[in-house]
Amino acid sequence: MGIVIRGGSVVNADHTTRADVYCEEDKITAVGLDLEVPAGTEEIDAGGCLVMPGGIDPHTHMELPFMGTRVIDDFYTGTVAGATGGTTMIIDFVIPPKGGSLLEAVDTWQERAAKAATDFGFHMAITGWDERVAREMDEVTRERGINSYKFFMAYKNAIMVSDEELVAGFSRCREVGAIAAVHAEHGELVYHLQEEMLQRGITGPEGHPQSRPAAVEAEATARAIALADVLQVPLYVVHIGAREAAEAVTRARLRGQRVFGETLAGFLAVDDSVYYDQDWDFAAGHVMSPCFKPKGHPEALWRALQAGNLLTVGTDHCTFTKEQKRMGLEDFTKIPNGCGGVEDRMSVVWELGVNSGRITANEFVAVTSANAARIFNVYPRKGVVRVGSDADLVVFDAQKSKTISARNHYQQNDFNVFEGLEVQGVAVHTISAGRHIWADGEVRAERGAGRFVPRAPYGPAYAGMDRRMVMNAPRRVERKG
Ligand code: URQ
Ligand code: ZN
Ligand code: ZN
Repeated sequence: MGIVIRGGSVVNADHTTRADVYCEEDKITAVGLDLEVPAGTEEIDAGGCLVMPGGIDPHTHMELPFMGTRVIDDFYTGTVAGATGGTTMIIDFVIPPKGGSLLEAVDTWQERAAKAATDFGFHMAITGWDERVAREMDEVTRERGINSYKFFMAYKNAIMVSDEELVAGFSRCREVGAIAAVHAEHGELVYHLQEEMLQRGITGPEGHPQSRPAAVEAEATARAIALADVLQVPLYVVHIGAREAAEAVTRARLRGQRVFGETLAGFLAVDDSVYYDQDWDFAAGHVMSPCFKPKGHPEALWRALQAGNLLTVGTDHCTFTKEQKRMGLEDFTKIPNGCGGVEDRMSVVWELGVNSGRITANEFVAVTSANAARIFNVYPRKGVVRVGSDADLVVFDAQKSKTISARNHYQQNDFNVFEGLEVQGVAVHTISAGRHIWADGEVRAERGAGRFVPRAPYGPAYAGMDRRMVMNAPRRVERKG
């Protein structure tokens, strides 16, 4: 039985038009006015609403074992929460243990993600370097549908990699046709500042931002950009929170370098004053890395987004309960790092971006869906409402309001960084691969219905890049005598 969405305005990244949308199985099969559909077709009234490509969150960590505990949202609860907010695909991170096998880690994440309610993809994290990692990257890219590799420049004594490993890993990304991604913070400096905080007796959450000033993000971002430029590999900088990091990306793009910047819905809405709140749980609930930055940085991130210098808005969804966060009650460096966002991302970006006049509805689709699909090589399967694309759609009511709260959100944590934020613009219907899984307040998601979306290596535009190396340079030999 098909689904027809009637009476809405279809909003893609490049244009808006009044049209009905008809889906059969998992594909969009017709887009047009007053569509004729077979009897028995499910009709969704989108009158007065927008019909947009389902959101793609390029940065999540469902059920990740991390810092001695485990993310409370699993692939089912996390994708259901996302679907209630209009997100129909997540790209999660396979994070092997240091020295572990990439291929074994992929198998582990595939098992975990089998319960997902919407489609998903994977980035691969590089947490160490050896001959096996280099060898397995070829198979992970060619055979396992993963074309992006995240290198952690932070988390010393855990998953942080050295410059030597960055250089080797970036080079390998170019060889296998993959994009390099970085968690760009200067891990040694962060560690040094953390130790300094603790020695001074600063053990509360306020020690977190003071050990991660914007400079630690700016330096690492600029360093990663320089390495990627010399090694001729495209670069995706994840979770940019600092103005200076966004500026580094902007400068690189002005030079024509293939650098893509991601920011987070949280970084666009929240500043570092949260860490100085008297309520420990509230302050600790915002501990994530990079951290929320001082006033002024969120506006700078918006300007970079408006200018097209930052291209995607993710969430870094990595939820922990207050109880879990209290593991760091005596020492802020032990507070599990991570916050939520997969549920509220679309409404938050609509409220603060479109309703404020910062970005248009088309640009909203670009930064919440289409750009991620393009960068990670799944466009136009994903990221656009058009015939032949996946039937991943959100019926978005730009007139409907809600107040975000942990009291009624679908995420499993008992905390929400957007607590109390009133947003106008909510997902009222979500279609995932042709299944109507969110119906105006009713969850109809099926556990395990989500599919892995393989992402092919890049074409010659990326992987075929030849390093500008001079070979057999003509040289003069002075002949003696
Ligand atoms: O660094 C990340 O992206 C992961 C480990 C989630 N934690 C976080 O605080 N962002
Ligand atoms: Zn990270
Ligand atoms: Zn992350």
